[in-house]
Amino acid sequence: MAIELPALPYEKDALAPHISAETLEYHYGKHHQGYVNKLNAAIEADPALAGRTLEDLIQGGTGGVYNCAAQTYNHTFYWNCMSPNGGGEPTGAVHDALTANFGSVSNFKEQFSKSAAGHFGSGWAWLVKEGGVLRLMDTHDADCPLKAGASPILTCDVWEHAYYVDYRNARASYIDAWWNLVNWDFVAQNL
Ligand code: MN3
Repeated sequence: MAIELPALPYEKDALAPHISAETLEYHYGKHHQGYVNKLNAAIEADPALAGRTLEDLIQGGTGGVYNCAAQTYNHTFYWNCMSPNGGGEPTGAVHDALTANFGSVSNFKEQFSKSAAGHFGSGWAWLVKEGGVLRLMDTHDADCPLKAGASPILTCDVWEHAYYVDYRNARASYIDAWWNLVNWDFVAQNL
């Protein structure tokens, strides 16, 4: 049973002008698809990996299998963290949880942006839940919070391939624009 690339939850041009169709063409169509293809090639080559869930391949996988499983999961999670109707301010349970854990929503946004912009090299900025507490995490390369036993709540991909077409080297500008897309309804589901 092969791992499938889930459909994007919106059209490729739906996140413009913040993230262009060209970026999604490559980021989803080439990078994300590439991780899925490599993972399936590894599964095909090793009968011990057959029939295992993506989460199980992340938890128990090592080396290239772990990297490709984590990148497959991370990207699907990232697409769901954005919506053409996203942005604005969170309300209800998300507002309350961010205020309880970070003092205020604006303080959370400021700390998350700082973590994402300051991450050295390729990786991911996350809001995670661990032991009932919300906290920031940044992971290097493919690394996924599930491996560390934390539950992902929100993520921003800070690999250059996520923003280089639209923002060149200006990662901070990409992060500023990304807030206009954040799908707070998805965040609420993850709490
Ligand atoms: Mn990426």
